[in-house]
Amino acid sequence: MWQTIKLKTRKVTCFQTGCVLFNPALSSCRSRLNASREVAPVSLPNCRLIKGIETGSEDIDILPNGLAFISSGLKYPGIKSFAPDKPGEIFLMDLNEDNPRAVELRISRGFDLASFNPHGISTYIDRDDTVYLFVVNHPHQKSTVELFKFVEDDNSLVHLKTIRHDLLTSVNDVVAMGPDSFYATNDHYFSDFLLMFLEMFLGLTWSNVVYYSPKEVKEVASGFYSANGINISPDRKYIYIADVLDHNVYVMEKHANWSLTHVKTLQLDTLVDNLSVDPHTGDIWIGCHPNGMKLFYYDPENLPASEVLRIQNILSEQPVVTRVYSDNGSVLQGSSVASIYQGKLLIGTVFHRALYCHL
Ligand SMILES: [Ca+2]
Ligand SMILES: [Ca+2]
Repeated sequence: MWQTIKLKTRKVTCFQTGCVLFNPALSSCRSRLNASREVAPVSLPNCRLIKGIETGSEDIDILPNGLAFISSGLKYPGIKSFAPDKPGEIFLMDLNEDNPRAVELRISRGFDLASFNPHGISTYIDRDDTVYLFVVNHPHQKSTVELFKFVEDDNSLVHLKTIRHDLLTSVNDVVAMGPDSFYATNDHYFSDFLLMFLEMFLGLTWSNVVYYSPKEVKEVASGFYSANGINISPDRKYIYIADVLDHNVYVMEKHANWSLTHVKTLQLDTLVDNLSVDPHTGDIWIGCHPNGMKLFYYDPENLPASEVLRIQNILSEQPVVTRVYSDNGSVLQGSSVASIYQGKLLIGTVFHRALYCHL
């Protein structure tokens, strides 16, 4: 008579008759999670798992010179972690090498490494060639954005500042606009775990996108079920936003005052996580979750799958969507990002491993 939904260590129980009242919400929640979707595999011939990355590679950002930053070790409410007590890390991979390895970047003293819980990342190259790395961090279940300077000579990150703001409540990803400014997605309105769950279950569209600079912070887009990945077109005119629970990608025009206006929405049949943009072609590469139920309710007997989509010509009348890779979880579980550099593809995951492929 009792239905039990087990949420990590907490349990939400409801009497079955009571649940009948929630049936419409339950059924639309199931459809937002794409709960009945199974994927047909699409294999790539030249792929290998990356040694040393075992506990996630949620986001990947590749510099124009082929250096890839990988955020690893995310602990996110309700989502599996293979090392819940281990702090997160940032790895670097040089994709120009024949056989690139992932190297953990050292982080400068004065930064609280023990609570480092990195999520979305974004790089910015300044006029003087300084490389800044913005990292969404969740120390003690909070949201901050950490700003680092990358020092290539000794594979290190120098921590410059921690950015906190009342509008940065539940940050998922950022895209850098300058050395200290960015757009950020809040994937939920609430930051408390149970309220986040309710927000998703009830299908509230209270998630938003915020512009941050030291001078001005403001909401620039709203009405998302759950805004997740965010990135920018190569001409820097358009911002792309993934709504993971609405299975679509928004194209927004960016204006001089940093406001955004809606241009179009591309509907897909998968939970879209992080967005990467090929700087040469403008193609959007997306790490996707074909079935969100398997991601949120981890079952080793029924693993979360992986799927990579490429979108060509998103601004045209007929964008081309290609399923480049798909796996039922036997190789790669819970893909969240796919990023490209000169025929090499990196596929990252929320809490599992990472794949390196030659296309
Ligand atoms: Ca990102
Ligand atoms: Ca994400």
